[in-house]
Amino acid sequence: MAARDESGATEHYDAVVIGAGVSGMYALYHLRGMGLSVRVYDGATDVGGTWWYNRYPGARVDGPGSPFYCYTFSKELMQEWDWKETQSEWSEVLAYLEHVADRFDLRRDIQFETWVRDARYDEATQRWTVETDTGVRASCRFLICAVGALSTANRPDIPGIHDFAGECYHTGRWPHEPVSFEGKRVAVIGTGSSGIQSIPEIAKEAAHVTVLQRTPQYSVPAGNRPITPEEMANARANWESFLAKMNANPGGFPFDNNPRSALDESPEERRARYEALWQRGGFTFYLDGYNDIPIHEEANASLADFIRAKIREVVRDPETAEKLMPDYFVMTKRPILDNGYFEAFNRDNVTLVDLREDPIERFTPTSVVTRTTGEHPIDMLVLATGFDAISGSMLRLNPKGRGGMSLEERWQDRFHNHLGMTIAGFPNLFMIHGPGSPGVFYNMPLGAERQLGWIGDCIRHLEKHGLGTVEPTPDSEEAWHDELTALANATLFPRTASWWTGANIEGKPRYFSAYLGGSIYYQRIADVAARDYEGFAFEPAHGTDDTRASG
Ligand code: N01
Repeated sequence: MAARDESGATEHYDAVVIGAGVSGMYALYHLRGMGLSVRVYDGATDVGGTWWYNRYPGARVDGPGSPFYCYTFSKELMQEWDWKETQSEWSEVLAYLEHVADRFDLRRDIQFETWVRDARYDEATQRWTVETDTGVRASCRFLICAVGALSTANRPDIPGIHDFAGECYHTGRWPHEPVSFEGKRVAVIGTGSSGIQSIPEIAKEAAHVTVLQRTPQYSVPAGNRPITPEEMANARANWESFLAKMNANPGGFPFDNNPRSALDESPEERRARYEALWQRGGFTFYLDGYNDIPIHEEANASLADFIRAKIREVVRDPETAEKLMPDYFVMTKRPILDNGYFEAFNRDNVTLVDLREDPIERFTPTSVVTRTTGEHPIDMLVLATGFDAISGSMLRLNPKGRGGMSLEERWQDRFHNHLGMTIAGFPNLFMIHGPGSPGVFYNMPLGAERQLGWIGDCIRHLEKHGLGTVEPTPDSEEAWHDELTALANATLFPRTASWWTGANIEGKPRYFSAYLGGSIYYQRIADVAARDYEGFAFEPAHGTDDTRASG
């Protein structure tokens, strides 16, 4: 049980978790199971995180998908949940997460509609204090930041945008009330996953859609289809073997990626392979291609050329097709799956504006004005402009560590961290899917479980040895950065401006901040633990904490 201080103003817990999305929910389950008192805060009205917010038309899992985008900690949970489609719609994932919250009685320890606006470490008590916008204040030994790698919306600051008088929605903050596009002229800014998923859906209903595209994108058919009862039965019957494969696979999914190089096959063989994968669709298009596509320029070009030819084939107007032609290394921006994106440009009610040759100049209350084609009257603006990804939500929280140092100060030049979970000067603070972790390059529910397994063990280590705090040394942060950079530099990823490299946010440190080692990461963190947390510094417990683990 949590303890309250005498005034009732501060609640005391062993752990506070910020965020009740996929990671925060599991953090609660796991730490509570260890006997810790845990409180979760989330600004939303219910669980789900990303899936609670991203309910724009067409929003679906756009990774390898169901039934393996799920928690693995409970075999019973796997046995009782029926996934309907390979690329589950947001509502299905949300229903699953609500079921998890019910089944494991999570909500009793979650305070919704409560935004954490500050978190400060106190060296004397070795505790964190979090302040919320509802006036609730909580103190804790362990601060778990499950704030989401893609949750801080990026809203472009375009002259006049605030004067636009029509409806305006960000895909990542989509309203919970129905949005009607009927008879409306809609402009969509952004052609990442969210824009590409939503544009065909909006076009079905709207009077007109103007797509404002800055960077043309590669995208492949999602290949979404119902999951058959036989497939579900097979996943259940062979769950342990699927799980073993997931844990061993670089991306956390139970697939055998093609180990061959594109350069080992003839152009005809390559085309035949790409064509077969295109016909099947889905994320495995990217994974089953060849192993050196993200690494080798020539291999990369073979796939890029194939997709460009497909776009020319699908889009009837050659001028529009040319504007849609991507020119970066394929897969070096987050690969995209679509349900009829390029086909949407064959509709009479969809127009493409290439912002590279015809940039937005300003908004008026009733239109968007671009340099060459001038005024486009609109009733609605959809911002599919993405997120201040990976590090943005940690910086928005901006915790204050030792000596009152803010994360903003600590992360001025780059996102210093060790193992993608811990930060020097911020004792007992743990990030899930933070910079330096595989995060968005890994099956995120499974990744959260594996990181939290490590964090739980680390907390047990403190308890066992009477230690008060754990934090990495600056040297271990440097070494981790070097390791991460070496992995990234062996690929083409850092050579493209993407949200992976922070290039979508002005002034953000520009470097590839995810750990690309895939499942090697989990071996690395296990090795660190096995070597008594090599690279970490500990302080003995001060012994003045009468609110210590009570569970
Ligand atoms: O965001 P993005 P997203 N003027 O950053 C453009 C995950 N996801 O929300 O490429 C004009 O990819 C920007 O242009 P550019 C998934 O991992 C998951 O689409 O920077 N344009 C780009 O086209 C995904 O990758 C799911 O030149 C501007 C677009 O806006 C990630 O979230 C569903 C602009 C932003 O694309 C982010 O995807 C959807 C400006 N000022 C997404 N600023 C599911 O699994 C930005 N752009 C359900």
